[in-house]
Amino acid sequence: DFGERKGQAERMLGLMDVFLKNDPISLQKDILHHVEYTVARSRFSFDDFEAYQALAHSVRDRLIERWHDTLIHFKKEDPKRVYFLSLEFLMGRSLSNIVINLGIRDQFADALSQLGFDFEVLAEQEGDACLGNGGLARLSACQMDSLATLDYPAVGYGLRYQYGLFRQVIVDGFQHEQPDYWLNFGNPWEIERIHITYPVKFYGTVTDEFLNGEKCKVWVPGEMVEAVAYDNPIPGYGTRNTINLRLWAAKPSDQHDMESFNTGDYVDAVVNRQRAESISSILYPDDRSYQVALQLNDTHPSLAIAEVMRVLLDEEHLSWHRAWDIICKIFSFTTHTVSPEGLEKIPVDLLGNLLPRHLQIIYDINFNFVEELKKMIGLDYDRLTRMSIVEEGAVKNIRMANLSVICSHTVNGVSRLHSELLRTKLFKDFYDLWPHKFQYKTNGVTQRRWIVVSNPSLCALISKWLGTEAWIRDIDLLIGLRDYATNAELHQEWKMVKKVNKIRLAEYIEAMSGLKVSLDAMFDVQTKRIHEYKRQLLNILGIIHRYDCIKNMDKNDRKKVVPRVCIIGGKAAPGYEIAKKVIKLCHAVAEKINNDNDIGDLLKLVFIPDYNVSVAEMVIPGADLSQHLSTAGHEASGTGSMKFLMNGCLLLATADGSTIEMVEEIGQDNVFLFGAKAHEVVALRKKGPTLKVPLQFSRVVRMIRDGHFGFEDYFKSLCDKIEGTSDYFLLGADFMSYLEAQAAADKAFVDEERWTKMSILSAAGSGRFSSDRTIQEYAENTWDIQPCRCPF
Ligand code: Z15
Repeated sequence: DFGERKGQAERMLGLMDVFLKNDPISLQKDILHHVEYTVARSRFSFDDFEAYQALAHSVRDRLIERWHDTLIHFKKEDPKRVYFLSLEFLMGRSLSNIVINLGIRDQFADALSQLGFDFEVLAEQEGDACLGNGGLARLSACQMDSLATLDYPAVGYGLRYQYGLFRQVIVDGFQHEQPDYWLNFGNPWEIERIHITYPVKFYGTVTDEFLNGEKCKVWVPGEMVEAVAYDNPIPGYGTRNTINLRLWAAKPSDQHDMESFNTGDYVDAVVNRQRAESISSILYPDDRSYQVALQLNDTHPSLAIAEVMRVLLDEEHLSWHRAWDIICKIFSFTTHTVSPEGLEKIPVDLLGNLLPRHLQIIYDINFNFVEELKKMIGLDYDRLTRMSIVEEGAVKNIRMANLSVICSHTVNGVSRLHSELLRTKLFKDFYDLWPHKFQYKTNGVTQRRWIVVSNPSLCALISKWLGTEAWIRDIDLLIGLRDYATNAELHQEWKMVKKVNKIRLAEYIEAMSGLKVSLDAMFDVQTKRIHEYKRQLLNILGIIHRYDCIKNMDKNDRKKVVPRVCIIGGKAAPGYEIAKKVIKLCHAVAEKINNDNDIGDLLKLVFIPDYNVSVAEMVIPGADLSQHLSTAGHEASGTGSMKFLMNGCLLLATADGSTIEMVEEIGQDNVFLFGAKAHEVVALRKKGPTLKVPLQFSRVVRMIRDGHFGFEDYFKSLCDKIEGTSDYFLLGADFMSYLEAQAAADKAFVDEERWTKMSILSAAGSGRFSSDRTIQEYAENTWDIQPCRCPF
């Protein structure tokens, strides 16, 4: 319909050549307009939050212009598009990111200061959009930014949860979860599309019917829910392109359970209608859920396969052959896990009840697959059983990973090591059958969020030394910093930037906990979801060891100790007992150390509560050292490390996930590596009880057991988990190597010049870990799509 309206559109353009202007007066008029008419406060009296709202609406107007233009441009050019399906998007705050990508941050900041407001202060009024758990969810957000920036015709699809990830509150050192009412204060970044709705059917029965003499399946659902679209425009940087992230909310449909209304049970019927909304009401707070049942609406959207198949068969009336052909061409699958328990399964009974037609289709897919497989590999029943989509047993399950591999043309891992593990372990049977399907795309993060937005001083410094801002779109240029790795002037400026960021972090720590920390200390950070395999416990044991060593030192030796501020942060899944105990242990140890006057500034331990995107934006730039301690072979990729690296923070890490590739980029000398390698881990586990653990390790565990930090009964199960044969994640085996790496970090830190050089080289070598590179590889090797750039 754009063609038909063209005449009209041209007339409109004649009336106003540019819709919204960005000079200071226009911006101020716009902000005040929104204060008066959108926020409905007097333009003579409004507070910071109201100013933020008005500002956000002024930005939103500009965003919407570009978004419309992009959508029209895509429609006109009609390129092949990619639809990015994810159940989680961890967007964080939007304002700064949006104005920077639109290229109008400074204009807005100037306009605001003339009105007596500070842009940064207003930006902090915004709450985080936490529609996801951890790495996987933030990856989706970074990739949307890259898709928009690189002009790819992409659409993101997800769910608009009414409650985001729980807010973590610490009471007496224990984690408590509180609901995240993120929509209560309005959300200026979304556009409600009340007319874009789709019916979603549940339950009911499938019958055979005849249509035009042909047999077909008809699904008569028992319940209907309406999906309503909410669009979230995502602007690219240095381009007019602004793509769409469409999040769906569940609303009861008019036809939802009409029967109860008719039978007169009005109150019950209304209550029942509210059940419909519950589908998108809450994000399931488990980062990697092992037991799976469908109603939890788990991390994988692979049911979409059966749904597309259903639409093609039952609504478009395609033959099975044609529908299947389409499926095999359109789906590609990325997996983010290394453990077999991480693979999603859905009980057949549950699926058959909730989505009977989908189950039927999955069975049909499986039947065809197994028949084909028999022709290829013969009657190797063990292998047929392993590869089947249906898992037989006491409880019959659908293996969603097998479904995804079978129906996708490409299976991607998220790092080279991960892909290797997929090919040799997790999906070996499938790899032997279809080696061509298996690829990998090492993850990346967006430098727009993780340098430009969160570390403006570093951003300015990099641009100054590279003589250009082009690296913000073209990350490969970052390597140019290497030329100045020993330049004394850059060293001075580099240290200043780190100092500014450490001050910001120190102020936050003091405001939050009352603890004063020394800026001369090494800021040593481990922030990520709490998980046994990520080994926050190893970090805490190391801290106890350090504390114990300092206690036993004389005055002279103490002078040689490198002061440290150890910072730990992250949420534990509400039902994950061990992870919660780790949080409590961290607080118990912190209580002891921080109140020991004998220790002073030599060692401090801080737990930062409610770690989320905004907190990360403040913590990461202020870190000197960051720890990534996963037992080798367990972290599929890891993306936090990439953000730290970009910010010139040194890594202390195991050879796991993407870290291996990071070491290749920045050189072994610039990372503190430790621990068993992935291929050694299996052998170490086999040693079991004969495995020797160092005395130092037994000593610190004993300190916990003996009640040095109180709560010895509560911590007993934690200690039991890491001693003897039950030390699955090999804390004991890696302990000495860990302490050596820590000692190496101390040694490097006292040599300021060496440390600064390592820091510069870390940032300079981080270019490969931009999500721009990841997305470009996906576009070229998996999706086969081309950029489609909207004219300015
Ligand atoms: C999640 O955040 C990740 C994997 C999962 O299977 C689930 Cl359910 C959630 C993480 C990986 O643990 C991490 O190594 C990786 O960097 C990230 O996904 C993005 O690929």
